[in-house]
Amino acid sequence: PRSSSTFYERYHSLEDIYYWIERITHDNPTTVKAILIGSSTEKRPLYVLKLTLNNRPNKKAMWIDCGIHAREWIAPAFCLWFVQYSLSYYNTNPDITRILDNMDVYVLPVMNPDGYEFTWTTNRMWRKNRSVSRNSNCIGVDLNRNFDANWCTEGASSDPCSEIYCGAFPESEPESEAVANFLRNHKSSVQFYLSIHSYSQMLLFPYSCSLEEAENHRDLLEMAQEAAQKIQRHYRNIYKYGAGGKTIYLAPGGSDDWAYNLGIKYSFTFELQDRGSYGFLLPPSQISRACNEALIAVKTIALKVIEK
Ligand code: ING
Ligand code: ZN
Repeated sequence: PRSSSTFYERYHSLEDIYYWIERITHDNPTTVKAILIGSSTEKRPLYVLKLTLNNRPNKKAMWIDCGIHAREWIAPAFCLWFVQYSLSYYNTNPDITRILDNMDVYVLPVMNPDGYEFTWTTNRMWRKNRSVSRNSNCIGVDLNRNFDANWCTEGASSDPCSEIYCGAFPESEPESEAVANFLRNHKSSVQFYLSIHSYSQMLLFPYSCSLEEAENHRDLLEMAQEAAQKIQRHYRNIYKYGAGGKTIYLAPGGSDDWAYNLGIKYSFTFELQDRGSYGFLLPPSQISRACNEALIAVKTIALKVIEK
């Protein structure tokens, strides 16, 4: 690594991320807890970090998952960035202070650890998880087609060889099942759901599984618009925003639509940098900029959720 780049400005192997989880919980024993929510297909642990910077009772919460798709390396990098930023700037930056005073934050740094490991060892462009199919030699389910939201309709595939294979049934995969179980158990506090992807620079919200408008579409649109405007003002970078189905393509079985239907009314998917020059291979030199852009958007939306 360039000597001028910090830990958070580099991509990290899965092993390093597990070490980082150990260290961050060990170094921040009162504010960061690791919660084991399940294990992957290949039996790797799925840890969620719970950030509690303020102990006031009956707080709201937000959820962020990263790395549902293996090759989108900027996503886990963002989760690490977000945790580090929260711990460093609580009590210094007014926005993150207000957010963490009013919300606990659950962060799942790598939702698809088996796929992520595979992109480091074997195939950099792998997307799905690594589960073995009963009736095909092809490997992997698209975890963002495996949730129970118009599951496996147009925009997903029932072919195990497809990159958008929906799996044998909704939540057939241990990774999606673990996330869904956790959110079902925490739905009374979690009011803001966020899933981090790349690339294409978009702030998306339900629905992606149909062309219907969400009941609070105007709220969601306003939040996404304000977030995109702030990114543009601070970084002169364009993010599109809108309902997934109308903004990119129909994609049933996605986590944000499922979380929305569970009752988490502020549910988003962010597609981080870039718009295709490097695509999934975003150079490490771009990590800080990509993460800071996303951070502005997270703050903007979280602050609005707190006011609701
Ligand atoms: N994009 C998402 C995908 O899974 C998406 C788009 C967003 C689908 C929200 C469903 C719900 O195809 C990438 N880049 O993975
Ligand atoms: Zn993705």
